[in-house]
Amino acid sequence: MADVESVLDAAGLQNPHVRHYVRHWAELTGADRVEVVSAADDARLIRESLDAGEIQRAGVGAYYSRSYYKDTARSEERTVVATGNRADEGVYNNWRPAREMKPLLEKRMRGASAGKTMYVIPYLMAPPGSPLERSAAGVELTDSRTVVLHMNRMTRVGMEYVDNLADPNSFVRAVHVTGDLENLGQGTENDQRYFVTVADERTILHFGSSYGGNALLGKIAHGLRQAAYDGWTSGKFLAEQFMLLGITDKATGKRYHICGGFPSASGKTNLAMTLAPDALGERYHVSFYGDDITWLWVSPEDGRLHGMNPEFGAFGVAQDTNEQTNPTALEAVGPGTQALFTNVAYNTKTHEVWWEGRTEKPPEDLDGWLDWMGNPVADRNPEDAHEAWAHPNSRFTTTLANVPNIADDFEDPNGVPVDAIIFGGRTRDREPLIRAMTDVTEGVYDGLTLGAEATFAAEGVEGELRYDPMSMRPFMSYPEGAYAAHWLKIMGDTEDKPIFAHVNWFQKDPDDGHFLWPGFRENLRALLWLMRLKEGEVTGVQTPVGIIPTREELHLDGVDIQPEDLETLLSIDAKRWRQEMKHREKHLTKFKDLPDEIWQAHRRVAAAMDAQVG
Ligand code: GTP
Ligand code: SPV
Ligand code: MN
Repeated sequence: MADVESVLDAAGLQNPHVRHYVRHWAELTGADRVEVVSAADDARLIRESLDAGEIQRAGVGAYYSRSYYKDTARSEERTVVATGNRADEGVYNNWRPAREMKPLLEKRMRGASAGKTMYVIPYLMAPPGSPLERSAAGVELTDSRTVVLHMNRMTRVGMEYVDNLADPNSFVRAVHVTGDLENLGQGTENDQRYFVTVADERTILHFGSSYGGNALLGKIAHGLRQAAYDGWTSGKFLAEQFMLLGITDKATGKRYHICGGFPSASGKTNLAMTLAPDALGERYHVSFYGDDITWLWVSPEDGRLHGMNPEFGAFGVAQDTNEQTNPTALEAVGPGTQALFTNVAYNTKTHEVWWEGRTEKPPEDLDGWLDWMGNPVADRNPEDAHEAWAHPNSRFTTTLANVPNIADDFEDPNGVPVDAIIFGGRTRDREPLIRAMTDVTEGVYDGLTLGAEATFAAEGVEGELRYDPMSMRPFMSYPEGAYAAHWLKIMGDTEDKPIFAHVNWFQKDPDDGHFLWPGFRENLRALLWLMRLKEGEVTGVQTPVGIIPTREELHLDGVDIQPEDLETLLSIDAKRWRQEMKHREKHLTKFKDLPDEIWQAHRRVAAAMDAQVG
């Protein structure tokens, strides 16, 4: 083992706590070498990765890589939140005692980086100068160079972020060891992987993957699980799986900010990067702030709820990204952006990439095309011809600044004031296009009962939801009752409170399955109605689950929609809702110490629905 001290000296890394941490894990993992990296090293690391065959060129200034075929997504079963206090156990956080998990992870990681370089990545999950900076500093140790390339795009990387900390010991310790991917028994009874956040020690230990949030530890492990726990214990902030966007009304000069949570793969990236529909582009401009994580706190300056995207890049779903659905995302991964593609299809001769929904049909000339597993598409047996070329969770990684409609103030350390918080899942019936709640308790209640469709009952009537509170189910780090109470406290402290809304772009015709709402860029129309409602310019119609727009209030010029579809999108099926209220009751009962206000909101809605049915 080379002399760690001399590497750290040469890098100029001073913080004694960071030095101790690096030394400890270098010894434990048995890495051959240690290297401290910063954003400025990216071009060199790209060259080294190309030379080593870890990445390939995808046109000019963009790159492609494949992860191991059994390592292509998060694994919720293998993800654990550990602390020293059993009271931290919730329904979704998969809590385990820290004293059990730490030795287990140390055992798996011991010697597991032999022969490899351990990269030291000092990072900051916030714009510098943010009031939440204390919670934002971290140092990831990883034995994968590809992970370094991703971290360089997803977070701010550099020694300056950990060498001048007010409390030099206040950085998150984030250790990533890839492991022997071919021998980890992924998905079997003998699964060796573990993704653990030791939340009360601010230590993240991830073993057995090199993909996405499993390996880029700034993102969901720190940015969501750890940060949510820190936000709760400090009483100061929320960390949520939310997108964040701005809408500027060019006629009045007003800018609104909306954040909100949709479960994974339900449209956050698409909404956040959206452009105004052509018919409205003259009047409104949409700006992009973030597509996956928002930290929220009450600003001492104006008393309002402020939101900030702690990330520096986007790790977006590739599937169905095209010129119509998300033109800004395509530009953000174009030539010269230094974007990385993972697990899409790749052409070894032309260096093009492709994924399902990129174009209507796959490229006709199969010459040179590899599918996401690296197998030539031209060699497929006829019975496999219909198999997808790209993995459904294949993604692109690019910095926020590459997104053409990035907000001019996206790095403002004070974040932006939030006017509205929206929730939305994939729901094929029952949920209208939009319903607004002006009461914050009802808004928090709505977030807690958010769900996405998982399975359909055999008869096809009863859509069973997989509940996903605030879209945080996979990232929940402390008990749901305390989570609800913390939300109510932060909202209670807020002046000029945000309006809440539930949106649904995914209602379907039960007979032919077509989407009732055109979606994508047209979604802005629902948000514009919400802003007008907040401004008192429209009144909508009150229902037991909030205010829904009238047809006239929704500006629908230029939208291609059937009148009967619109009718369904703007109505409440009280009978169907009564079934849902029963499911919700069961869901909420699982949460210990759920605040009374939430139960009261639930009972109010249930009683009002009963009254409607009569
Ligand atoms: P994570 O990064 O996993 O947290 O996901 P996300 O919420 O950012 O999801 P994303 O925006 O990548 O969307 C996932 C899928 O939803 C894509 O296949 C989109 O094409 C589809 N989608 C997004 N918006 C709409 C919409 O308005 N209507 C319809 N029908 N589909 C949509
Ligand atoms: C998600 O799954 O919600 C993501 C991707 O945003 S990952 O970072 O891999 O969790
Ligand atoms: Mn996500």
